[in-house]
Amino acid sequence: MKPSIVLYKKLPADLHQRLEKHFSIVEFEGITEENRPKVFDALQQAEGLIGSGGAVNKELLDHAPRLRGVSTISVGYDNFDVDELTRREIPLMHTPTVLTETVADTVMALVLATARRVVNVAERVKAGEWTSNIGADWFGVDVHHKTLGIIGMGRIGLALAQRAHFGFDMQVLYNARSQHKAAEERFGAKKCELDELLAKSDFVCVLLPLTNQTFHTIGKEQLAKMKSSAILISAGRGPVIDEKALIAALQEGTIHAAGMDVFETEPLPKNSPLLSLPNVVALPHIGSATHETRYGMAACAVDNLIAALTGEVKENCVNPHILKK
Ligand code: 8YV
Repeated sequence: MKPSIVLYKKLPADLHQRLEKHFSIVEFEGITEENRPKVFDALQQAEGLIGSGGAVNKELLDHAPRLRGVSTISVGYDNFDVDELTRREIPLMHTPTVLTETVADTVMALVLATARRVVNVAERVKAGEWTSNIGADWFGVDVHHKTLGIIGMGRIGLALAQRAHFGFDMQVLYNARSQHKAAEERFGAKKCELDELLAKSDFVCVLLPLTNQTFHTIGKEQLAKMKSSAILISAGRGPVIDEKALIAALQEGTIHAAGMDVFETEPLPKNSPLLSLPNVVALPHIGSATHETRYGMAACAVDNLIAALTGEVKENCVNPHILKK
């Protein structure tokens, strides 16, 4: 008999078939408050779990006594209780490499959209406001030759530094725990303290994952250290930025604008002040959302689960030390 797995995200047909060759699949559309009891029932027999979104916490794991491998279709895994998985010696797999370039493209899109006011002016054209030669009220600010600061220098940060350096002749600053020689040697990036990065950058790009240490890394105090002409880009996880403090900073002119792909609450609540601020470009968490990349992430996650359940894990494991036991 094939091992049972719980799949909680719709997969392309060929990837679904790839999983079916190895496993008997119980499928759900996400893990939600409503379907949690049904998911818990299915998990009683499940040896594998694969999907994205939803909280995979101790309560859920307590319903999954046979679980041997978990695979998330994402690079981020803040919705997983990794300590609890590790304690149970269950490997957690993620998709760290396939989405790098696409997310870096999205960050550049936010840089350009906010600086050049792309969304705002395009809306005005559609509203029929382009009736004569445009004046200064349609202008934005330059991107090229400016300074771009990266907070959280991982794979995506490196791909962003490459774009900024080669594509836009920008000076790249970064703040990270360790030195990134590749970023320095290939893209002229300069490592600096957070305060220096905030003070010098025209674009502050926050790419940090969400952990206990990164929660509200950017708050009132940090925003006050930015130039009043600076633009904040948020594309890691929403709670890394204190959204209330950011809204105040945008309203009061402490900073010039913000481009955001992630938020403290997603989907963004209808009454969020961010929706009515003219100096905000808000995207619906589309960082990796292209057909090619989302397919690549799903394929990677499928292969990760197969590897985890056949004991063949070679890469992409978040808690690999348990495998060496
Ligand atoms: C996905 C992401 O949008 O990979 C991540 O961590 O945030 C995004 O690429 C999300 O996980 C949904 O699949």
